[in-house]
Amino acid sequence: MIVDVITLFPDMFEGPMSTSIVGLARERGLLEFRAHDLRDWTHDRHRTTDDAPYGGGPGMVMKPEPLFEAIEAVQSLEDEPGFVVFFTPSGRPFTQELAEGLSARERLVFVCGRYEGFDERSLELADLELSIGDYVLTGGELPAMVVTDAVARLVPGVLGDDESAADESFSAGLLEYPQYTRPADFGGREVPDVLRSGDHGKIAQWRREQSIRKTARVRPDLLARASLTEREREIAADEIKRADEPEERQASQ
Ligand code: JDK
Repeated sequence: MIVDVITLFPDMFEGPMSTSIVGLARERGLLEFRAHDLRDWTHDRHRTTDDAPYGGGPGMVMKPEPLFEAIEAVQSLEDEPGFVVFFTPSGRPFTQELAEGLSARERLVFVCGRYEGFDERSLELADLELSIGDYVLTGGELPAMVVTDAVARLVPGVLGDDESAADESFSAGLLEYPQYTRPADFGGREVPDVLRSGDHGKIAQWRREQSIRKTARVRPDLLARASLTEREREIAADEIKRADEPEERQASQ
């Protein structure tokens, strides 16, 4: 997969995109990542990329001309056109499902803005507008790194057998179960017996129940789309019921 990023701050990407799994994916040739400086497509002495908004109001807006030129030039780097993603606070909320869709593409072009965002005419070039959450950042660079990270780990061969993303569909829509490593007794806080029992059927069942209970407690909204059996729905309902009960009962159960 090839990811090209257009940004006013290419240096921001150096550390995160050279470290750990994403860095290794690049070293292994599974991911090509290039950050391009938008100022390379300005033509004035001051290399201007912003201007005041028509109609007045606070802040500045990204000028369209450098963006149009940059996207055209970056697209020309390969025969295959890239799927163009603009990051904006009003884009589609980024989800694991969108990460899966993007990971199936050979080529992505990410466009990062600054200031108060883009001239509306620049957004004509977007195949997709993405937001990474309902909070306002100072620009699209952190979203571009977040999305690259989430997508890169889904590219075949990027994760090792041990860390494989393959079995993630089973737990899709549920939160993670609690995990433990040694020591078995950490200052009196013991690892649950079932995890040390060696009974892999029971362990899988316990983990699944823990995932369902945690989801019901902290993200009940996710349960609507999770694939649960009748019995698992009852476990979720039990956990939601417990949350509404007085504290003494939860402590004693
Ligand atoms: C790309 C510039 C900063 C954009 C104005 C008024 C209410 C804000 C600042 N998920 C997410 N959060 N933030 C971004 C993101 C911010 C960006 C850019 C992505 C480019 N900024 C910015 C717009 C405003 N706007 C109405 C929301 C202020 C992505």
